[in-house]
Order: sequence, then C-alpha cells, then structure tokens
Amino acid sequence: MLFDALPRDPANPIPGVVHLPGFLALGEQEALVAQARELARSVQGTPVAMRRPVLKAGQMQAWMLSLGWYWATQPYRMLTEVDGYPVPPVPENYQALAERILAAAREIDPRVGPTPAVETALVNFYPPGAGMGMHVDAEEESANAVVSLSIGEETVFRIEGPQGNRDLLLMSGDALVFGGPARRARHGVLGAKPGTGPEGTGLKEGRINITMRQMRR
Ligand SMILES: O=C(O)CCC(=O)C(=O)O
Repeated sequence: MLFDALPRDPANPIPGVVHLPGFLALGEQEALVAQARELARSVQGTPVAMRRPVLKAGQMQAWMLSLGWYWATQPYRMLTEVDGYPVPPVPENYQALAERILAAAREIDPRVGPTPAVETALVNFYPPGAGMGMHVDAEEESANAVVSLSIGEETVFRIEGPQGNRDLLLMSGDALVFGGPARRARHGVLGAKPGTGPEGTGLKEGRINITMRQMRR
C-alpha cells in the first residue's frame, strides 16, 4: 500500500467474515515468526516437514507446515502421524490468540460464532509472488470459525459471498475470521506482493499466514 500510515478500519465484507487490520503488534508478529521457524526446524528432514503439497491441479506455490493434524493430499485426509512421525502439536499460545481475535470479531459480527478449540493449525509460507487458488476449507468436521493471521508481504484475499467475490487487502499484522455462514465459503489469495513487508517481523521476504481451526464437532 502506498500510504500505509492511513488508518484501516475493521470490516465485515460479508456475513460471518471479519477483517481486523493491524491486530498484531510488531513484536507479536516477530515472536510468531520465530516460533513458527523453530517448529519448522524441529521437523526438518522428516515426513512431517514443511512442504509444498501436491494437488490434482499441480504443486502448490505455498510451503505448508501442519500442526496438530497433518493435512495430507491425494486423497485429502487429516493424519496425526506420518510414517510413524508425530505431527508437531499446536503451540499453547495459539488458543489465547484465537480467543482474543474472536472476541474482537464478535463485536463486529456475532455471526462469526464461537471461538474454535484450536486443534489444528497451518503455517503457510508464501515466497514473493506466490498465492493460493480458490478452495473451501472442508477437511475439518467442526463448523467453528477459521482464524487467520498475516505476517510479512501484502496480499489480496478473495472470498465468495452471496453477492459475488470480495477482495480484501491483507497486510502484516492483520487478523481475519471466517465463520458462521462463511465458514465453507470459497476463498484464495492472489499473490504476496514483493517488497511490501515491514521491517521487524523477522521475515526477510514473502508472507506467512497462520490459520487456526477446530477439527472435531
Ligand atoms: O494465506 C491466506 O491468507 C489464506 C490461506 C488459506 O486459504 C488456507 O490455508 O486455507
């Protein structure tokens, strides 16, 4: 964004979707990046390492680390271990973060629903320019909201609503919730914009997105 000092207000673009710009302070973003890096390093070289999943349509552009449950593709399924290697657990601080975010989101749109018990999380790393195609988060049985955090380079998040697609600019520190009527909405990201990440997150380039989800009903 050209003038990133301009205030950005919370938004409720479609029922059940709440965008909370700048929710995370820079120090919190840096701590989350350091923690995610540590988790990724702890499983490097194992079958539960960060990887670019291969789908029917081809290999994803984003690198993905599964926590709590492992999102396996071809066919899609959720696993608690891969070839005898346990999936790293969801860090304890994620639940408190989800609660803070949902409390703020419910003030704007109560339709986001209850706070998810964070049983699984995905840490996605998008190299500059990388995006993610439109899809539905359908592997979790729970209908509780997905909580999403953005750190690093900006991207455009696209989500299908009752009146067509809505595009939201996600910047470093933004939180996004999609729950209630939007929990199974199709969504994707258009591509991390090179050079737009702020100093001080611990990321030299690219974008990290952390999504927190409840698995079981
Ligand atoms: O990177 C994002 O903001 C969205 C990620 C996403 O859609 C997903 O992990 O299902």
